[in-house]
Amino acid sequence: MKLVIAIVQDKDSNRLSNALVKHNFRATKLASTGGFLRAGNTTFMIGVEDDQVEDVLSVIRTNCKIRDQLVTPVSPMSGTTESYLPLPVEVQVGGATVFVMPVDRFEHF
Ligand code: 2BA
Repeated sequence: MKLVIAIVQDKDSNRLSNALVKHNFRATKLASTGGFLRAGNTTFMIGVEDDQVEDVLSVIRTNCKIRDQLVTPVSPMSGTTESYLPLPVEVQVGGATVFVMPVDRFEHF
């Protein structure tokens, strides 16, 4: 068995939930925050049999889009000669960041 952990953008989260239910995959959604953008995203935990991993990855791939997002870097301490006005930079986010992990044991009581 494997645990698939997928971090997706909030905008894709409902569509992915619906698609997982439609394809009969069980999932848990957690509200999460990206360490870089410090914006909300959604983490899915999906437990699947080994032979279902490619199918679930395909559902995730189909339902999560790559988007460009503008970020304003954190401004340095003011008052020094090196201070500057930070300009927004564009970063590409998603479609999804996915980890596939082995599960030693699964119990469902
Ligand atoms: P964030 O950490 O908010 O990152 C959002 C996007 O900012 C990233 O998109 C990437 O394009 C960019 N980015 C992140 N760190 C950067 C850095 N040090 N320098 C320049 N650009 C950087 P994604 O790669 O698609 O990641 C989307 C979200 O997935 C991340 O949100 C984070 O929540 C999660 N994630 C990505 N890689 C991870 C990892 N190795 N471990 C745990 N979570 C990860």
